[in-house]
Amino acid sequence: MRHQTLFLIVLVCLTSLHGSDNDSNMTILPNKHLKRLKKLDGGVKLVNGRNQHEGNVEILYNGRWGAICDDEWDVSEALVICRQLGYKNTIVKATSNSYFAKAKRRFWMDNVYCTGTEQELTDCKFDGWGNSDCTDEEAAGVICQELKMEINQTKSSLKSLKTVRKLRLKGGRTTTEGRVEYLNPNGKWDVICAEGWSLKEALVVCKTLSLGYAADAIQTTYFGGQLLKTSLTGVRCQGNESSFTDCFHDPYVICNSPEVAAVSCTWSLPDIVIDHQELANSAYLQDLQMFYMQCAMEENCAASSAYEVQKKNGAWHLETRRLLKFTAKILNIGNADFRPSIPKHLWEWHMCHMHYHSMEIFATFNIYNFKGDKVAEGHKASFCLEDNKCLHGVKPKYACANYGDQGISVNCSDIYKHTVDCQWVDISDLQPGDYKIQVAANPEYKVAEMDYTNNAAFCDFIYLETGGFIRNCILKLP
Ligand SMILES: *[C@@H]1O[C@H](CO)[C@@H](O)[C@H](O)[C@H]1NC(C)=O
Ligand SMILES: *[C@@H]1O[C@H](CO)[C@@H](O)[C@H](O)[C@H]1NC(C)=O
Ligand SMILES: *[C@@H]1O[C@H](CO)[C@@H](O)[C@H](O)[C@H]1NC(C)=O
Ligand SMILES: *[C@@H]1O[C@H](CO)[C@@H](O)[C@H](O)[C@H]1NC(C)=O
Ligand SMILES: *[C@@H]1O[C@H](CO)[C@@H](O)[C@H](O)[C@H]1NC(C)=O
Ligand SMILES: [Ca+2]
Repeated sequence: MRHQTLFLIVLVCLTSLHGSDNDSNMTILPNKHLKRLKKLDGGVKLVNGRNQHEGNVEILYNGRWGAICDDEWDVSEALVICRQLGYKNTIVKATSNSYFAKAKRRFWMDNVYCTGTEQELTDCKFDGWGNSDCTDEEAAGVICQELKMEINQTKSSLKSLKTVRKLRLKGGRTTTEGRVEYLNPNGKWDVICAEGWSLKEALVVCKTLSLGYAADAIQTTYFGGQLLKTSLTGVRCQGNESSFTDCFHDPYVICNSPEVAAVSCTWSLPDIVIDHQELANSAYLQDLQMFYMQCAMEENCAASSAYEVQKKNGAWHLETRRLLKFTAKILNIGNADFRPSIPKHLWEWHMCHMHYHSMEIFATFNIYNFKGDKVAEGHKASFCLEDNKCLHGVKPKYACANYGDQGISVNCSDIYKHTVDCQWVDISDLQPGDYKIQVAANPEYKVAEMDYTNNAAFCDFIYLETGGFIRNCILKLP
């Protein structure tokens, strides 16, 4: 009602320019002027913060800035504000009680309710413009923290490989394998120290040579090659570079190995990808009695504080833990089957869950706070890689029952339903707030794939008193 009344007043002002207005703070502007300002209505800014990433929120309405009351103000609203201000990779915090300063302007909004997915604050529900009974001690604010996680990856000591002019493979039995040689700035062919050589570096080498993808990253003397003082050491690729010259090396790594870096390239590999929609749609919170978590605890799925409770409290099995549960659906979009990294005869039998582990870590679930610190984690040993669901016309091949072969066929998905034990993160130690969650498959690059940039789903995890949500996922490197 109030919304309509105010709207009417504005309309009167607009059309007649001499309607009486009881709000002493509202000046009547010429028609043209107001129209232009109205276009900016809904714009937000942060004031009184210690830096530009934080502050009380002010919103523009009819050309005037106003405060927002903190009733109902939480992380969902803060998320919308930070999004509206153009932040992408951030963690947000909601502040209340005029955290940054007393409100200096009238309150334009009160009881704002967002789901967290809105593009702008005006897309959320609220009581109507100017309808508020709040005092200047109740201003709502936000902190839009830049996520600091990625910073580590580019250490300043790393040197570019832009000087590498050419690559070739030598000493292999076929043209698609061999030791990796590069043409150094002196015009000489040189080899690469094998230390730290992984599928990530090998993949970029195969790509650069247009030989497909890396089936294997080999540390060997088998393909010949003589390490020199000038040989590259500490070569590091992230796995998403299109050319070897986009990778880096750490010149301070000393080569302690007689082995040189070698690769085997192929066009035929699996490529698993996380279904992030399934992840977001399936997520929910559950409080579970520790009595039902005994197997999970044996497999190290609970947070460390759960083990302390177990140690200290005689009636520990009556205690509850809060779990973030979700379904991980992993599809193979490559052109070869995804097979476990450990051969069948070495699979470990796990008594408690009565299943085999065919890969030590098949998936990891990490939750990060706004500083980029990992605050909770889970993991999934691949006790059962199988074809749970296949695209139309594809026959499932892998099934775990009866010591069956494990794997994920091309165009089939392995689905870890949210009901499966250990398919969760123990978040009992977290305070409600805004977090990031990363769910990654094959996170240690143990199994060769065509592409690793789709192996991790990186999403907002919004933890409210009333429930938990996973949203806004992107796919990235683990
Ligand atoms: C609004 O202003 C008019 C004239 O100034 C006054 O008669 C009326 O009582 C005011 N209404 C309110 C709700 O303050
Ligand atoms: C108008 O502004 C004054 C001073 O800025 C403030 O004290 C007063 O509360 C405002 N009135 C309204 C209705 O917002
Ligand atoms: C970042 O680097 C610091 C110090 O080198 C290390 O302690 C920390 O674990 C690293 N963080 C990540 C996310 O790799
Ligand atoms: C590779 O991934 C990193 C980290 O995820 C990202 O910062 C970088 O921009 C990516 N590079 C390319 C070429 O996509
Ligand atoms: C997998 O699906 C893709 C896209 O639907 C199709 O092009 C391809 O032929 C399929 N491959 C196999 C082995 O079924
Ligand atoms: Ca992949």
